[in-house]
Amino acid sequence: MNGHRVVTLNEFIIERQIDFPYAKGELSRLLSHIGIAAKIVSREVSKAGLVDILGEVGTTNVQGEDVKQLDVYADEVFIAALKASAECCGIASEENDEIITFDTELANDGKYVVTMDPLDGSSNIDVNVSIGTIFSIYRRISTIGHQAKMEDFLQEGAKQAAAGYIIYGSSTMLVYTTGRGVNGFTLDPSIGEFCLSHPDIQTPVSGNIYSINEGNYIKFPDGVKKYIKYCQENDKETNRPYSSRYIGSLVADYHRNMLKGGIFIYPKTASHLEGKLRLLYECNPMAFLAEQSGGRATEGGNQRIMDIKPTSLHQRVPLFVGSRKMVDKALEFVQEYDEGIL
Ligand code: AHM
Ligand code: MG
Repeated sequence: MNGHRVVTLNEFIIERQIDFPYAKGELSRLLSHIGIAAKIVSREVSKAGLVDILGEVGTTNVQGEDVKQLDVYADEVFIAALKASAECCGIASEENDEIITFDTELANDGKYVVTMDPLDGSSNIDVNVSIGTIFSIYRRISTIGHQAKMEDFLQEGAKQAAAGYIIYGSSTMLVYTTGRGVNGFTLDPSIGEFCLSHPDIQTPVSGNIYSINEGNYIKFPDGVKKYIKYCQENDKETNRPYSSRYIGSLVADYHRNMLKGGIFIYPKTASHLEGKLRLLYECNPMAFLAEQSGGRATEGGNQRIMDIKPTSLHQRVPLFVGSRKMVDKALEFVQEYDEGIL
C-alpha cells in the first residue's frame, strides 16, 4: 500500500494525462466512467448471496424492481456508464450478439470504442467466488461524427489504447494499462474510492503456479500434456513441482499469476479447436496487461495474441499467458510435440 498519501484513481488518471500531451482527456474521462460503473457493480456483487432475501431472478423484489441476473445487470451498468462518458461511440459486449452503437450526436463524436466482458466467470457468482469485468478501449477508425462500425471493433489487440479488469474478490480492485505499465487500485469501501495500491506492477519472469483446467486433460494436445507433466516433476533448480491453482475465473486466475508469477493456459482441445476464451473480450486485454507488466501472451505458437487480426466479434483463440520464462517453456513443449500446429 502507498502508506503516505492516498492517490485515488481519478487523481492518478489526471496526473497521467500530462504524459499524453496530444490527448485531450477523452480517454481519461472514459476510464473514470469505467471506475464509476465498477463501484456500482461491486456493490451489487457483494449482495449476490442475498438473492434469496432480495428476490429471485426474473421476479420483482420488495422495492418493486425487477431482479436481474448479475451479468445482465453488469452489462447494463457498464453500457450506461460508457454512454454517459460521451467519449465512446460503440460497445461490443460478450453479453450481446451484435455491436451496440448510440445514435446520438454526442456519442457519434466519440473517438473510442470499448469491448468488454461485463461479468466474467459467471459460474462462480452463486458460490461466492471471485468474478471480474474485463475491458479494452480502441481508437475508432471509422469517421468521427457517424455511428461506430464493425471495423472499429475488429482491430488487432496491438491497437488497444487501454485495457484492464475489475476483480470482485476479497476486495475489489481495478487494474489497467494505457501502454505505460500496469497499475492497480483497491476500492476502499469506507470512502468509495479506488486508491492506488499496486503501482507499476511487474510480473515475475518465472513463478511456480500453473493454471489450467486439468479436467480436460485427455482432450489436450500432446505438448500441453507433456508440459503439465513437466510442471509436476521434481527439480530444485526450477522450483518444481509447481502448484496447480485454477479458479475458473480468468480475471482471478490471471490476477494471482500476474502478481505471484505463473502461467495460465486455455489451450485448444479435441472438442474446441479454438479453445474457449474470446479474443476481443478476454485474451487481448489480458495480453496487453501481461506484456505491459513484463510477461508474454501467445495462442500457443509464436504469434502474439495481440497480433491476431480478428475476423468476428465473438472469435475464440487458445491462450498461453503469464510469466515470460514459463510461457517460453510451455511453447517449447507445444512446438516439439505438436509440431507447432496449434
Ligand atoms: P464465461 O465468460 O462464460 O464466464 O466463461 C469464461 C470463463 C473464464 O473466466 C475462465 O477462465 C474459463 O471460463 C473457465 O472455463 P472452464 O470451466 O472450461 O475451465
Ligand atoms: Mg467471459
